[in-house]
Amino acid sequence: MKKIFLASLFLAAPAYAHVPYVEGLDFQDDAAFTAQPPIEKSLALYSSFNSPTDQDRVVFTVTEADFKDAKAVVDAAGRPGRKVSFNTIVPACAPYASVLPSVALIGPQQDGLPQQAADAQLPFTVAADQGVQALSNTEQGSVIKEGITGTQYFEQKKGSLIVTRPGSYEIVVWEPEGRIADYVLVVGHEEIFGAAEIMQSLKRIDYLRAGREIKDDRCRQELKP
Ligand SMILES: [Ca+2]
Repeated sequence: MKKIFLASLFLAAPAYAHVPYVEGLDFQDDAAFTAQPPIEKSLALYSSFNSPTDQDRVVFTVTEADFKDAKAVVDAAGRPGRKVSFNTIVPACAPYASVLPSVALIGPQQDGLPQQAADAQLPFTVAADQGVQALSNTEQGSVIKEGITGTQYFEQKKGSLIVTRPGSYEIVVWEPEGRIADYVLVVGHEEIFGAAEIMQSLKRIDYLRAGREIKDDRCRQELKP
């Protein structure tokens, strides 16, 4: 019996591309989510814009040793670095059709993370020694279907950067028009599933299949009739 259970765990895992974490259950709205290394590991942070000014944050650290790791890559100038990727998806229902999250990566200043421009329309100020790359979505993306949960999403722009300086980094997500809605921040691009990741996926799968992370009743009923 135990063998069958374990086998089914490992069969289920690879199909689920991202390790899911849910705002309000696995992390709180007012606290940053700490992404554990490696930063390439793909995570899906099921989150919400709870208020018009809500900003959700993911923090992670890159060390000198990370640039000598097997996952190290080189940037266009030949410098060793680590690839950071991020994008948002929004439940593809009529009430959320206009929801267009913005995402920014903030960290030690480097070519890909220049100093905040004077005219940058960001809802926060970046420290003088920090740099920022912001991704804004001006039109709604196409609809994709997430295989395991069966939920349809609008897929937004994808951002990535090879970071080449050690230090603390932060990904910030907000809705420029202050729309209240649910969204998913996807971080990372490699499917890495050890026992802890499989257990986390199993812990949330029923919740996500039922669409319980979608707070707007009309949206949930449209996607999960
Ligand atoms: Ca939030």
